[in-house]
Order: sequence, then structure tokens, then C-alpha cells
Amino acid sequence: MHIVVTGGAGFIGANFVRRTVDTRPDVRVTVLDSLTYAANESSLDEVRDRIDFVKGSITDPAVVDEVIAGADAVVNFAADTHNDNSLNDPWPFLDTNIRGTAVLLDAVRRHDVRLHHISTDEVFGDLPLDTPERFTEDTPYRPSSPYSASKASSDHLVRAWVRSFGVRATISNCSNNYGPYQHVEKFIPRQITNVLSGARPKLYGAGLNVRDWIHVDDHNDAVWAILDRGAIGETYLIGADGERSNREVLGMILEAMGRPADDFDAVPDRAGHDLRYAIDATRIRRDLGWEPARADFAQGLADTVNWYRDNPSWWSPGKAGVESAYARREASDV
Ligand code: NAD
Ligand code: TDX
Repeated sequence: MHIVVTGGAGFIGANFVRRTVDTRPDVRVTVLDSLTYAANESSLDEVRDRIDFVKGSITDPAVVDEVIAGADAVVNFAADTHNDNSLNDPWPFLDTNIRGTAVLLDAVRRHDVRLHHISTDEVFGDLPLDTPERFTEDTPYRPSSPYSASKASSDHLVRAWVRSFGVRATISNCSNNYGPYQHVEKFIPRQITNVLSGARPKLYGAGLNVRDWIHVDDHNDAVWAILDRGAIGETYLIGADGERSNREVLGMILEAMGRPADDFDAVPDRAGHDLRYAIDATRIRRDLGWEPARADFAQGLADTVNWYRDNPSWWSPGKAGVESAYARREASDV
């Protein structure tokens, strides 16, 4: 089997590529990644001699055409992914997430290649705090940010190409991932690397917003379950019952790192900040037999803290730039 992994130098994509190379020697992997600020080529160092790597954009029809010709499947992780950045400048999000997905769809249609499109639970908007309600495959789309609206648009395009042109595609919408190789702009790595570099963690608002955390390896195992056994045209929600408030997660990070519980700064809230996400993953568990293997969040978080502690050369080059961009945004908010 030959798969093309777009966005394979980013957080989830690189973990997917590493895991695939380690566990599926029969699969040939080609990574297509334009190497934006969010990519880190060194995430692929250990597997680099066992994959093909192409630097190029999913918005470039010629490159996409060449890379996917003859492949069995494309797994599309490539996206602009940070909500805060999408509030600052939405345009790259519209280009990569919407137009890039359309370019991929056009190419997989012409070459008759299977597509698995990686999406997010944020397409459903948010849920109230303190209700048992969770997102299912039937929840209406109600995205809040330019990022989530662009991901929602990409999902609609995939469904339109399935229905109108018979493209063989599947979609998954996953909850918040954590684990190694995640960019330091995101919540968990930002707080861990702040502590490691002697700065205080930064909590938006009162920290009551809830995210449904899943270990990146569990997400990627679910993606393989869909590639192996998923029904064409189907959507699967992926989540591991990991709901926690940001305040609680930060408290666990501080505890794991031996810091006092109040050793953080409350900073201005994100505009339009979604309150709560929660996934009902009944369909993928029941139909595909997938189960999260790393559902112990405290253990996964401790492993993640250790990974950032052990790998400063991976994250430190970009850290100061990310923090000064955040500081500029905070100052302009006041
Ligand atoms: P990331 O920002 O860490 O990585 C994105 C990768 O895509 C980078 O390597 C980047 O260079 C590449 N890329 C960006 N634009 C590209 C383009 N035009 N052409 C080719 N490559 C391009 O993102 P991530 O957190 O690994 O997310 C991967 C996917 O999973 C995204 O589609 C995201 O929407 C989805 N997702 C993420 C989460 C999460 O918690 N991180 C949760 C659910 C879904
Ligand atoms: O410094 C911070 N302080 C803080 O309180 C940052 C960076 C974030 N937060 C809050 C905002 C969110 O409630 O933490 C929560 C998580 O924030 P992010 O890591 O930015 O993730 P989120 O906005 O929830 O989106 C993530 O999950 C869904 C990914 O970035 C998306 O790509 C994915 O689709």
C-alpha cells in the first residue's frame, strides 16, 4: 500500500508517519508538506530514510498531481491549525484549508485515489458547560472561528465530491490532541515550555473552558481503523472521554512539574472563545472496534512533560518568537 500523508511534518502528521513506519512495514509513505512555521522537519529524523519527502503545497495542483499519481490513499493532515492565528489573519486558513482541500479532491477524483480527510470537533461550535450533551456525527455544523469555519468548509467540500463525483473519501472529526512534537503555540506545550524556560504559564480568562483531550497515538490508531475498515462516504467522530477544564489541565501540569498551583498568569481571553467540546465516539467504537489505549490522561501528560524536558533542541528555537507574538497580542488587547 502506498499512502501520501499531507502535513506529515506537523504535530499529528509526524506522529502518524512515525507510527506507521514503525508498525506497518508493508506501507510505503510519501509526505507532502509545504513546511510552514508549524512544521518541524526534525520530527521525522528517525524515519527519514524510510519515507519519501516532498516539499510542496496542497494548494499547488501540479505538485499534488505528481505526488498522488499511483498512490492508494491520501491522508490529509495539512492545514493551518491555530485558532489564535486565524483571528489575527484568516487568509492563509482559507487558502490551505478550503482551496487546498479542493485541489486534493480534484486530484483524487481524476486519479481515483482514496482520501481520508482529517477534521476537527470545532466544526460543531461549542456546547454549554455542565450539560451531558456531546457532539455526534449528526450534530449540525456551527463553527465559531475563521479556523473552524475553514475546516467546516473543507468537510462540506469532501461530502460534495463524494456525492457528486463518487470520490472515495472518509472524514474524521477528532477532539483536542496532546503528546510529543506539538508546536509550542498550543496550550499544553506552551505551558510546559514556559515552566521549563522560567516563565509563568498563561491561562485565558478564568480557565473554565473545557476541552476533550485525546493522546495523539489514540487519534492516529483511529485513523488507521478508518483506513482499514471505514465505510466510504462515512464520517467518524474520534474522542477518548477526556473532558477537562483548562484550569484543571494547567493544575496537573504545574503539579507534575513541581510548581505551586497558583504559579500562572491570567491573560485576556480569546475572542469568541468556544466554551466546551465533547465527543460521543460511539460509532467508531461500535462499527470499527476502535478503543483508546492511552486513556490515562495524567500518565500521558506526565510522559509529555518528560518529552519536552528531554527535547529542548526540538522546541527551543521557535519559543521566543511565539512568546513575543503572544505578548504583542496581549498588549494590543488591553
Ligand atoms: P500542525 O499545525 O502541527 O501541522 C500542520 C502541518 O501542515 C504542518 O507541517 C504544515 O507545514 C503543513 N501545512 C500547512 N499548510 C500546508 C499546505 N498548504 N500544504 C502542505 N502542507 C501544509 O497541525 P496538527 O495539530 O498536526 O493538525 C493536523 C490536522 O489535524 C489538521 O487538519 C487539524 O485541523 C486536525 N486536528 C487537529 C487537532 C489538534 O488538537 N491538534 C484536533 C483535531 C483535528
Ligand atoms: O496560552 C494559552 N492559554 C489558554 O488558556 C493557549 C494557547 C490556549 N489556552 C486555552 C484556549 C483553549 O480553550 O486552551 C485551550 C486549548 O487551546 P489551543 O491549544 O489553542 O487549542 P484549541 O483552540 O482548543 O484547538 C485545538 O483543538 C482542535 C487545535 O489547535 C485545533 O487545531 C484542533 O482543531
